[in-house]
Amino acid sequence: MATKSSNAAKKKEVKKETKLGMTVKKDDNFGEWYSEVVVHSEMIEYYDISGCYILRPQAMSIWETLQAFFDPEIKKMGIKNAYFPLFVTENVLQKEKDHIEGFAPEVAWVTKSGKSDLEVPIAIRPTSETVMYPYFAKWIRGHRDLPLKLNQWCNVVRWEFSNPTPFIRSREFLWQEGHTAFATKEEADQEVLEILELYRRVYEEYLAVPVIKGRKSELEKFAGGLYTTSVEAFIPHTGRGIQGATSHCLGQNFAKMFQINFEDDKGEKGMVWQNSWAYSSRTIGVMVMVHGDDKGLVLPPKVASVQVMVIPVPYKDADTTAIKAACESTVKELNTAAVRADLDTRENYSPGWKYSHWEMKGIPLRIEIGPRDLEKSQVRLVRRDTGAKVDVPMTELVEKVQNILLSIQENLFNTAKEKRDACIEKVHTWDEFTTALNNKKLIFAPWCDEKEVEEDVKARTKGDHGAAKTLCSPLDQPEITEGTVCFASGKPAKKWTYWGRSY
Ligand code: 87F
Repeated sequence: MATKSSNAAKKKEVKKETKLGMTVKKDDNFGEWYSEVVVHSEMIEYYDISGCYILRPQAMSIWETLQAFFDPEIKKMGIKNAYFPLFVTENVLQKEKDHIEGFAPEVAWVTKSGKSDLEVPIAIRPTSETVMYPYFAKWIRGHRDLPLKLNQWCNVVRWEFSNPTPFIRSREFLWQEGHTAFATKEEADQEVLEILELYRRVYEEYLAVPVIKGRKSELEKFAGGLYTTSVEAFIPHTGRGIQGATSHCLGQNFAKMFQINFEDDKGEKGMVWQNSWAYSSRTIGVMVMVHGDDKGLVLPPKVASVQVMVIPVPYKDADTTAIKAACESTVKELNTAAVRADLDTRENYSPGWKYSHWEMKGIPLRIEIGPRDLEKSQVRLVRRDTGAKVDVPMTELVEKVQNILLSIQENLFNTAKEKRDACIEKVHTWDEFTTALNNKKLIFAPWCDEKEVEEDVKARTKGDHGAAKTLCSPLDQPEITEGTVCFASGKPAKKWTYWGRSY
C-alpha cells in the first residue's frame, strides 16, 4: 500500500509530466503544430545540422512496414535489389549535363580526408542514375540481358536551402530507387503504371491518404526523362499539394548518354528504354499532416507498431492484482490473434495521463480495464480517430478489436478523402482560378497544356505564399467538351489538370 506522502510525490511527478503534451493547435499554427507532433510522438529528434533529423523507432517502424509491403510486390514483378556506392566522381556525375544542371547547387561534396585535400572531390549521391548507368552499359550486351530491373533501398543527400521540414524536405532522406531497362517502349510504359499503382496502394491502403494518379506537365517532369507520372496528395490545412512518389519513363535519353546498347534477336543494334521510380520517407510526413489532430499523432492501424494500448484503471480500493491479470491476459489474447497490443503498467503515471500520452503518440485504440469492467467481464475500447467509447464483453474481445481496427483504417481514409474532395474546386476562368487559389483550394481546370502558359501562370501568381503550378493531369480524365477553353490562355483546352501551391 502506498503511503500518503508517497502518493503526494506521485501526483507532483504526474503534474510535471503533463507539460509534455501538445501546446499548439493544428488550425492556429500548422508549422509549429507539425514540429510538435513529430517530436512529441517520438518519431523525430532534431539534430544539430539543419535539415537533418533522427528517425526514431516510431518512425522507422512505419518505414519498415511500407518496405515490407513494397519490396515483395516489386520482387513479384521481377525486380531485384542491389546496392551501389554512396559516392560518385565529378566526371561521372557531370556526364549527363542537362539532367544535373538545375540540381547542381544541391549536390554535397567530400573534399577532404583528415586534414588533406582529396585529389578529386567526390559527390554524395543525390540520386543514382549516374552511379548505376555506366554499369548498365557494361552488363547489357544482347536482348537476353533484358529486361534489367534493379532497385535499391538507400539514403540520398540533397543540400536543400528552403525551409527544411522533417520527412517532407530534409537534406538526407531514405528512399527506394528503382532503375529498369527494357528492349521496347511498350514494356517500359507498362511498368511505369504498375509501379504507380503500388505507390497509390502505399498511400491509400497503408497510410490511409487519398492520392491522385497523374502525369506531370513538361515543366514539372523530370527533365532528364521522357515523361513523369506521380501520385499527388493534398494537405487541406495549408492548401498545398504534395508530390507523394514518382514513376518516370526515361525514354532513351540516358541510354544515349551512357551508351546502353544491345543487339536484338535479328542481330541489329538497339538502345534500351529506361524507367526510374522512387518513394521516400516523405510518405510518413504526409501521413502525419493529413491525419494528425490537436491531441497529436493519429496512426492508421496498418502502420501502427502498437495498435492497441491496454491501460489498467485501478481506482481506490480496487483489486489491483486482478486488474493487472486481466490486462495481461487481454494483451496475450490479442497478440495471439496477431493484433499488436501492449500494456502500460507504469505505476507513477495516472490513467488519465496515460490516455493523453498514448493519444499523442497516435495509438489507434486504447483498452481501459477497471474494477467495474472486471465485475462485468468486459473491457472498454476507446478509438483514437473518433474518441468513441464502447464496452465489449471479454468473450468478444478479439473479434471486436479486429473489426474496430479495420473500421479506423477505413474511417481515416474516408475522412481524409472527404476533406480533400471538399477542397477541390473546378474553375474555368482566370478570376475563378485566383479566387480558388486564395481560398487554398485544390484547383481543377481545363488547360491548353503549353509550357509557356504554365510559366506565365507561375509568374502571375508569384507572391508571399509561393506560385501556383500544375500538380498533375489525372490519368482518369473527364471529357473535354466541345468549345472548352484553357482557364489561363483562352486557347482550346487539351487536358483537365490539377493546380495549386505545393510543397
Ligand atoms: C538533386 C541533385 C542532383 C532530383 C536532384 O525521381 C540530381 C537530382 O536528378 C536529380 N534532385 N533529381 C531527379 C531524380 C530523378 C529520379 N531518380 C531516380 C527520380 C526517381 C528515382
